[in-house]
Amino acid sequence: MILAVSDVHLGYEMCDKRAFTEFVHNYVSETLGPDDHLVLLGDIFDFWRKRNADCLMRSEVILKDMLSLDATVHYVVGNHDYAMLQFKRMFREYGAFEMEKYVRLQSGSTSFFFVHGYQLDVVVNYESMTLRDYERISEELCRSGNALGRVLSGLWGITKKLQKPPEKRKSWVRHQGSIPKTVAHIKNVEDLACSAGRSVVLGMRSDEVLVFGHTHRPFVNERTANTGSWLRDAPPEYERNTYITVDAGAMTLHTWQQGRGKELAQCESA
Ligand SMILES: [Mn+2]
Repeated sequence: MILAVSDVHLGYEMCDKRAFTEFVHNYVSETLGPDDHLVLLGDIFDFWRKRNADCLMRSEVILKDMLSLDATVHYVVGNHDYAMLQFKRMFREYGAFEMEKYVRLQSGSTSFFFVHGYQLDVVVNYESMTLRDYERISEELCRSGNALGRVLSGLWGITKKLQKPPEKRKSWVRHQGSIPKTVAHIKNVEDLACSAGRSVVLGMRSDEVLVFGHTHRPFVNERTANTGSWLRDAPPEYERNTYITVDAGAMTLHTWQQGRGKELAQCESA
């Protein structure tokens, strides 16, 4: 089995750390064996809002559990924990996690492609910015820690708002009318994620299934899934504390509620 989870944002005051700790300790540790994979699909830590060391030291139980799993643990970086890659860069034989920008795993006869998804966001919503610049700024925000991090992420929010809105740009994907901008941004990312264009942007093969996070809106369909978030301030219409499992080629979306997992939707990959 493959279990994928993202956007916990440990270090941000609105993360549901208590539920995630319990999920890792009571479910992940108990369920995953040596043949299984845990994919930490980015933004597990929020280095933009807290110092890297503080985020790590305040996640003692979670890290202890994750580091002692029998399963293979893949850490796929997001924009808020992009600086995790620096540790791997510093130590050639880095052995804590498998640390990457994406990972491919086979389940049944299907290949699954796991990526955080900020890459899609940059291409579809911030065309004036290169992916390299976005990653460089993300890494800088990861290093600024505490107060400065909050100021910078506030400014980052402003610079995002100053970007030409997608509805004013020449685009095949238009969201007119009364859709709020953030919703339109998320829909743009989802539309690209579910289109053939995702293969071009992410370097996926056309027969692969995509699992991503970043938008905080969980869903599952035949070719694509989103892992959602563990944030207490997520929009009320979004299911929270969610994760995706992949077993024999079938994807299931679950939510962790009151100390146990609850199945929300399942999809055989087409
Ligand atoms: Mn993200």
